[in-house]
Amino acid sequence: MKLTGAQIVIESLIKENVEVVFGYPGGAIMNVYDEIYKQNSFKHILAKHEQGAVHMADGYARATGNVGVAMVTSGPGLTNAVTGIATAYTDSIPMVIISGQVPTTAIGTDAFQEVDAVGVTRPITKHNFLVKDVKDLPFIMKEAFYLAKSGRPGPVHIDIPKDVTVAKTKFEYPEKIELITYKPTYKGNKRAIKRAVDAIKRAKKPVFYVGGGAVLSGAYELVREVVKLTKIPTVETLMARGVIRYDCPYLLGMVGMHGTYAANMAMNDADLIISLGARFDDRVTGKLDEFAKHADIVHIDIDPSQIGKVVPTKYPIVGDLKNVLEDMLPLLIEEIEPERYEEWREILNRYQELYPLKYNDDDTVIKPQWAIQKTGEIAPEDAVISTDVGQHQMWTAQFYPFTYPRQLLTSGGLGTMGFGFPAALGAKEGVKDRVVINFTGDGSIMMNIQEVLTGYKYKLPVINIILNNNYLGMVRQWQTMFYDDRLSETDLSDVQPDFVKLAESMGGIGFRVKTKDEFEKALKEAIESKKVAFLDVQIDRREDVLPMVPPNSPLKNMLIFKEDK
Ligand SMILES: Cc1ncc(C[n+]2csc(CCOP(=O)(O)OP(=O)(O)O)c2C)c(N)n1
Repeated sequence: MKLTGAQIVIESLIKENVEVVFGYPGGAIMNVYDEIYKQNSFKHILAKHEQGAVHMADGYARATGNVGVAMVTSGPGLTNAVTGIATAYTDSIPMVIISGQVPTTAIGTDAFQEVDAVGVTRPITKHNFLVKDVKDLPFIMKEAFYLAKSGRPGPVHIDIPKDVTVAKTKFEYPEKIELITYKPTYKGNKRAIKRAVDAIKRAKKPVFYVGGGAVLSGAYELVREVVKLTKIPTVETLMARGVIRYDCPYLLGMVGMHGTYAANMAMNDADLIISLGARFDDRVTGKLDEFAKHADIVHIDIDPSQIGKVVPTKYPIVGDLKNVLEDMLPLLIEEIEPERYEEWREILNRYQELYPLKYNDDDTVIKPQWAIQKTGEIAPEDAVISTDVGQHQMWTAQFYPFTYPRQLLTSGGLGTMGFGFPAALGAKEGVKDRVVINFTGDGSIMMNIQEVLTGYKYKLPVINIILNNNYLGMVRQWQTMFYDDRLSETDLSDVQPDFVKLAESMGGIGFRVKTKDEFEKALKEAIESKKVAFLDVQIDRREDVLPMVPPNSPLKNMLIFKEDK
């Protein structure tokens, strides 16, 4: 039987076991939406803005590990989706984004709502397709899902002209896919693994440096086992928070610009850094010339182009982290004596005792760090936490007691304000009954606030804790520290909406919170309410995120707490 292109899109999504599509219709994609109307196999969630839809698909993917699917129309639909696609790309999130396009005959004529979609998304996707012939569509759909989730994951974009959605062809969905030029290496080279284990055995000051790849490859149990077994001090990137439980004695905390003193000194003083799915981002390395001067590098990554990209690597291992660790574990059990690193652990523990993460708590004004810790006490252990971008994001990464990978959803690579709330809605759709909380700022929440309506319509009760300092806080902090306190365009005190009324006007529930008691009460009520909630928490306006490695400084020059100087 022959199907139209629009029907093929739907049938392919069903074949891929897609549960939910997040999207927004328009002219060029209408035929596909007409088929969505006729089916009952998957759900469609209508966002209020394409950026929201793509972040929802992204949050769903991050929380569940499934491929997130978003659908938009041509032109402005696609350009509105760009920030969401780029956000997913920099954090290697598996997604398929389908856009409508003007008919093939009109492409290149500046037709109504035409934009060169594949041109726009080329640098921000793992791969993209313009479907010129309906006959190619089944294979392209299959290939898109395969590319999105295999190897190093990432977003894949399919642009479908309107006439292709009308044209018919025989529908045969490929069972398997063979791509000659794309064959990710899943198994690490045995000899390279042996050499790395030997290097670990010889090292006096090794550090495990755990990144987002440990989450994406599903390797977390093995990472935990390897750390427990070797007792090697371990640091996590922002994207890896939760891979190691927060209370593990070998975890030194987050590394990098707002990492702990102990984690950064571990990297600075190490003689061997073993990168487990991390990519040496500049927010981690600080000034590159000064980074890890005494260390050899073991770099395990599924993407060969990552290895040696930023730092010279003595022990490269290309492979899926899970497979590599499976091969490594028996060798480590045989060869490694954890007592060997005792002295090293003691030095780092001393750093931890001397310079722990801390803040000066106060009973007259809520400190953001207190609110985050309190949330960790009140929320169930399996709550999903998303963030926006700014100070609140860093405080969350520092102070929330993360217990599981995929528990923290945050825009790490691109740093996208406006990500947190829609991502939380998408996650809620995926994790169902688990509590989902978004820590946000008074700047960030405004960027996709319209999605309260989506939460209301689809019964996705996400709790937004607005850590409200009446500033674009992180920019204000940099202005204070590096621009002589010239607060250029960062004071939001005269441009605040009434967040309580705003939530209420869109079917949500709002709380104004000024005291610790009010905070606890409001959070408990919000969890009970099963509505999209805003807690407008008035926090200390001039609190800074510390410690901090100033931009382009060596890790060892980090600014610590004033009283510790
Ligand atoms: C889309 C976007 N625009 C601008 C920025 C630059 N930026 C980074 S942090 C920040 C301030 C965020 O303020 P807020 O959301 O209130 O959070 P706070 O830092 O106060 O916790 C800005 C403007 C960004 N990351 N993303």
